[in-house]
Amino acid sequence: MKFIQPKSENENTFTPIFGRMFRRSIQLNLRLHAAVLFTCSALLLPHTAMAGGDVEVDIYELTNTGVGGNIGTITLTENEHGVVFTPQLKKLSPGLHGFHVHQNASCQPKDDDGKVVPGGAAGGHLDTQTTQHHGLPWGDGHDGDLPALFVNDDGNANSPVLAPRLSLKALDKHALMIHQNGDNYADDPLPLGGGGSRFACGVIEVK
Ligand SMILES: [Cu+2]
Ligand SMILES: [Zn+2]
Repeated sequence: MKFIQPKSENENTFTPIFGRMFRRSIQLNLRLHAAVLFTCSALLLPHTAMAGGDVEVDIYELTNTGVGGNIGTITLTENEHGVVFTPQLKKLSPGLHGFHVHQNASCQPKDDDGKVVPGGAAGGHLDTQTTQHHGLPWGDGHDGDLPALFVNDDGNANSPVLAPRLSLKALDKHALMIHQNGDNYADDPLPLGGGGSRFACGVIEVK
């Protein structure tokens, strides 16, 4: 019996020490995981914000001599449904504005029988199939016919629109045009949806 050592006090002190160390290592692990998670989300965030292949188009007010001030951007994103146009625009008049892809990569004015047309050098609506009629964005007319842009009471346009028949590739080296008035997606009673004068424009360059 002499050789049997009584439970030393050490055992009693060891356990809490190991316990503490174990707890500390768990805490360290949790902290490490948190750090890794944070780094991962920090890395993911900018990627989500600028998803691969998006195209940003700077939009400018049109004048008789060229382009005026920048009024924001429109971001083009292709997905399985077509191309989404996400505007971040200001200084527009509230309501709906005709919105189209025009043929030429220019926002310059054009002389039309002695009358200066702001944005006239952009030409007519993109019409690769030579349909020669203005119609619905999901219809059988110009491929450049997009859903009209909605501008809120503060003069901002932030609502995305979808063009189901387009791809980013088809949009390269053309112009985005925003008109003064709305769009009824027909040539009647007014031609080209009744959008009237060209108000703002941007040239699309797909890299
Ligand atoms: Cu137009
Ligand atoms: Zn059209």
